Amino acid sequence: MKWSWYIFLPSHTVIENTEAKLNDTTRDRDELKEKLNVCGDYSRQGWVHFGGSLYYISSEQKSWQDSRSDCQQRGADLVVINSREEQEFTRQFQKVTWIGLTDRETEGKWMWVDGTPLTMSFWGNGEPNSHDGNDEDCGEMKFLDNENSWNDKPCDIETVWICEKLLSVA
Ligand code: MMA
Ligand code: CA
Repeated sequence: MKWSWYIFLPSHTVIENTEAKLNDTTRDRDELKEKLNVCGDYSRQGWVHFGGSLYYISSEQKSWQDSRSDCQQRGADLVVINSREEQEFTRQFQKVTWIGLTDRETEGKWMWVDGTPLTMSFWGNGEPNSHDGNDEDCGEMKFLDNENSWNDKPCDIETVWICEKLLSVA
């Protein structure tokens, strides 16, 4: 009887494809590790996760603009409220806080800090009112017992603020 041994070697194309897939997987792993590190850093600084974002409530009080700058230095911006759920989440801090809403550019035209116009709103009763003819061009969370909790108030009043950092999905 005659015996033969066959060794099946993968073709060059198969080897190259496998190497390419390994490279992709290694890159994906490194990107995920980096994201995990970033999330860990934010979490240690007191940020909390909700929906697709991280949120930070300040311990200090600053003007609206300085609050915004602080958020930007943290790789974020003042909170932009896009849903009832996010409104409720923001309100449950039970603190009077700046939110990322202003009509500084054009009086009466309320804009979010991400450049989108205000569509869904949660103004308190009678707000915004530019109270007593004051320039109240910045938005805050104020009437904490009511879902409609927003107030317009002068931007230079020092207040606690909430930052939001959107997490990228990809
Ligand atoms: C404050 C101030 C205003 C707000 C009213 C609501 C007295 O002024 O926060 O912006 O509209 O309260 O009563
Ligand atoms: Ca007001």
